[in-house]
Amino acid sequence: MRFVFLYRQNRLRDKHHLFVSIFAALLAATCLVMASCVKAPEPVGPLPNADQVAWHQLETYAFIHIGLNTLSDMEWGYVDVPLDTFNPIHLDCEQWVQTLKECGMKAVILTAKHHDGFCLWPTETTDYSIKNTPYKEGKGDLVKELSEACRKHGLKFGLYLSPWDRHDAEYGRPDYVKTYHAQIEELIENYSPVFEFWFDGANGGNGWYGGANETRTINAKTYYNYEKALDIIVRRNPEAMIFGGTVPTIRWVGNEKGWADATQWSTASLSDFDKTDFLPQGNPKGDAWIPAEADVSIRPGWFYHPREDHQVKSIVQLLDIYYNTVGHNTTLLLNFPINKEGKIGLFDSLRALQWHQRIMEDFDDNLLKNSVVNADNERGRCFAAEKVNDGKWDRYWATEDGVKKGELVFSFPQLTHLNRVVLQEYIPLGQRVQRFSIDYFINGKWLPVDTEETFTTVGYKRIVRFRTVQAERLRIRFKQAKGPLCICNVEAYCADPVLSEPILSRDFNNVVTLMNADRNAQVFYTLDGSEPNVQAMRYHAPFLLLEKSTVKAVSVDPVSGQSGQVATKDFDLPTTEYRIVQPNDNRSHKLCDGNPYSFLYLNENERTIAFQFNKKFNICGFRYLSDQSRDAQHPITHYKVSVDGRVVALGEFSNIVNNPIEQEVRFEPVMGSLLTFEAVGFTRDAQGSIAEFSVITE
Ligand code: FUL
Repeated sequence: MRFVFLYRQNRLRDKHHLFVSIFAALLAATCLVMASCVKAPEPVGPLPNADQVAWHQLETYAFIHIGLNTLSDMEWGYVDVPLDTFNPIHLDCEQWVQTLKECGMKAVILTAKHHDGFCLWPTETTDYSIKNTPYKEGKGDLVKELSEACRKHGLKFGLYLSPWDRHDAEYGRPDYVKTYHAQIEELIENYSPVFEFWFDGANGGNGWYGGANETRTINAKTYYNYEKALDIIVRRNPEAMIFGGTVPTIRWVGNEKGWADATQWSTASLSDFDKTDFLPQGNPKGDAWIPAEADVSIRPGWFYHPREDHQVKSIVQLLDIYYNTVGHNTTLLLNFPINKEGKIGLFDSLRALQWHQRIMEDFDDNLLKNSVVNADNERGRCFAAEKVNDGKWDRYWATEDGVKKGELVFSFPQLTHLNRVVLQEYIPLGQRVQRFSIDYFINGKWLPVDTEETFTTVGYKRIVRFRTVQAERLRIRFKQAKGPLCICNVEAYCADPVLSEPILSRDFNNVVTLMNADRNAQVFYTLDGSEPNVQAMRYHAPFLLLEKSTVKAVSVDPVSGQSGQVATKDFDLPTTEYRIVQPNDNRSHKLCDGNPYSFLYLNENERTIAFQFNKKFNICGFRYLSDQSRDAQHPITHYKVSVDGRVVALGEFSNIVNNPIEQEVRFEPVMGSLLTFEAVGFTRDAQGSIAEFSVITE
């Protein structure tokens, strides 16, 4: 018994000794490692604060536009919309938030008040709010409902409060500014935390202004007292980003297209904001960290319009937006208009979901994970090259003091296909890289990757897309920087090509272009209406098409052999077969230039267009496309068509206002050489646009 006890005692003592020795050894090793750690590079200012760094890491988040405009079908409401029209009975903020979360959005910004002054929360500051609508019998509060749904599902919540208010009678005078600040106060007191606050810069001047119906101009720099607004916001939300106004912490990227320049500095000076030319790129010499945010809508408009149901952005457009914003060191604020029912529509949510899935697929297998990386310069082992692919964002490869260039070479265990490189700088120490290059090693040679991208800045994140290569090694050369390099992450991928339907168009000179979304896909086409496949003609460049013909085209992935959906386009008689005799000026080109955004207007004084053919044709119909640009609200609604002076068709383009897609009208074939199209009915403003028009013959 005693023996067992002693044995145990000894074992315990031994164990104790063992622990002590292991601990001592570990301590010594740690001390050794620490001792061998060179000091981190000095920061290269200006620097982001921790909140800005966290904001960069959101990468994608959503905008929500809803209000009276949703029901009046307007973008900038004019305050003449009755409050009792606002009653979206199926509105469900949880549906929005769950959808957005599924689409990879990390936060949501709500337009709590747009330019029309209608407030989505029951404010004390005006009667023009949700509390005086039938929605939930005046008990509704969209700011509360959305902020709670965000909290429940783990998304951050932000607010847009338009400074311009076309409803307030005092707008333009000091009293309105008091109201505006009181509105901010209410929002901040009742619905914080807020991760971002949006001061919209728009001010069109004219408004209802309590019935005054006039134009009021203000000096946006001084009128709104943004400094005071900022104080109110940060009191409860020191971490909030401020967009717009005179005291921003982030900046507009300069357009609403979802496009940021590849050269993208997160730095700028407040004095830069006197002009707008610096917005797309930032200012490398700026004295503050003011990074770019790109706002863009998933549809042409910010608010919902049924007429845009066919214009929800395609996966290809959305992918381009992602690569041109997030991939260009810019956060993406993607807008979802809420429809009249109070929901994010099916088209929009499906598209966004497919887009997000596609992004996840593009980046699902980091090819550098198992590669060996070497650098030509290292700042000791704590800042060694392998830090760029250890999966830890806050460990980075750094070069020695005074070394402002350097290269990383990744060796693959086997020959590897790749077409994407992701680079990240450790921005808490500033943005440094000014110029870099990417090349790959194959058959004993280094070759540059083939891309339209420029190799300038990196910043928080830079993604470079290029034509697929097979490589034994990958080399990133950082050629110029503001200080020693601090690169925390490098990844490489081989994304499948996007096999979208090619976009087919023919211009005024009868040149056909087959626009292919992805340079890594090949396009095959036929001219006789037969199904295209890899045996069909391969498209390399635009070609002349001097006859009427049905062109079909398909994108094919040369690696997997997979193909996308076939695109079909019926091209009618070429312009060599006719002259446009009315209008008889240079506007007529617009009718057959293949561009859906260039158009002419017909109106009550000029109602007709006329096509004179070189000889008689058996004419049996026409195709008409109205202007497809944003805010295009003027399609022609009723028409009369004559051939050689005889009326052959008279009718209505039904539902064209809500759905302005290409209209194809057929009639009994008639031999003739002059076709006249007359606009008989217009929508509002008594004018109607024609972007494209062609005549169908047998
Ligand atoms: C613009 C506004 O005028 C639009 O209506 C929209 O709200 C967009 C986000 O900002 O400047």
